[in-house]
Amino acid sequence: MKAKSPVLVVVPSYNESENIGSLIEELLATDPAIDVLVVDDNSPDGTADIVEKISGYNKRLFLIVRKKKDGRGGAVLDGFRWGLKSKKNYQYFFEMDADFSHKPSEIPAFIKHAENHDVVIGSRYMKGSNIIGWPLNRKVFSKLANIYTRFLLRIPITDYTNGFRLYKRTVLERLNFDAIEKSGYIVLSEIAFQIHLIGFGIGEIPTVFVNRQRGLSNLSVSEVTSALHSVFRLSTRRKKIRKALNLN
Ligand SMILES: Nc1nc2c(ncn2[C@@H]2O[C@H](COP(=O)(O)OP(=O)(O)OP(=O)(O)O)[C@@H](O)[C@H]2O)c(=O)[nH]1
Ligand SMILES: [Mg+2]
Repeated sequence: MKAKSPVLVVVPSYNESENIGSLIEELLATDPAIDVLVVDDNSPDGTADIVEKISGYNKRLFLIVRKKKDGRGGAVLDGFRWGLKSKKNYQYFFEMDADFSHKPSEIPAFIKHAENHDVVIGSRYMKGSNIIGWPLNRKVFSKLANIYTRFLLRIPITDYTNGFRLYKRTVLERLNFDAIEKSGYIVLSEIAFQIHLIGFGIGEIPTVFVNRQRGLSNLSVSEVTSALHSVFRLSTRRKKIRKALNLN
């Protein structure tokens, strides 16, 4: 389904020069309501130069370059802040990866699902979902990380860690970005936790996740262990977060 109001797709990027150009092209062709904002952390491979060049002749493409690598989650939040302030009055906000793990062709299904939900999450763990190209150990780890997170946070979703999501404007306006502690992948759980505590309706649709074909992985072992610790910490902050959201 095509969107009836303006859409901003926020794409965090770090060393995605092999992917970013074709991703932008596909996104813009998906729906004329879509604008794209790339938030790049000064990638040494020149990702931002590619985006800048295209934005020179395409008015639906925007770029934020941050000084140094500072995590996927924080980059997305900076993108949302920018989008909320924009005169374009975006009504739908997406976040998705730059490496084609998330397919632009699935965006219309998210928009359709948003007719009945405030947030739509692309889940790799539903009937009809698939994960293509991951080794078994990564599949098992991701599944366990999701079970662990669900046990601690109790949000009724099947996929906490996939960064392919749609948020309605009203949702982002209600969140407290300043109460988000971290800046890495855990921000996905922090946002989901806030959304759940406020009581927004969360919907999930099955997604086909494709492991990156080009470019190098940004995920390090230390990031994984710190993410597990951060989920635990997040679960202990429930009261504080409720307060930051003005909930009783
Ligand atoms: N701006 C910014 N983007 C980042 C950072 N780390 C990762 N990204 C981007 O966030 C998205 C997800 O990162 P990935 O490296 O694909 O993480 P992953 O999917 O868990 O792991 P691989 O695909 O195996 O590398 C991609 O678009 C990255 O370019 C960061 O520190 N800053
Ligand atoms: Mg990836």
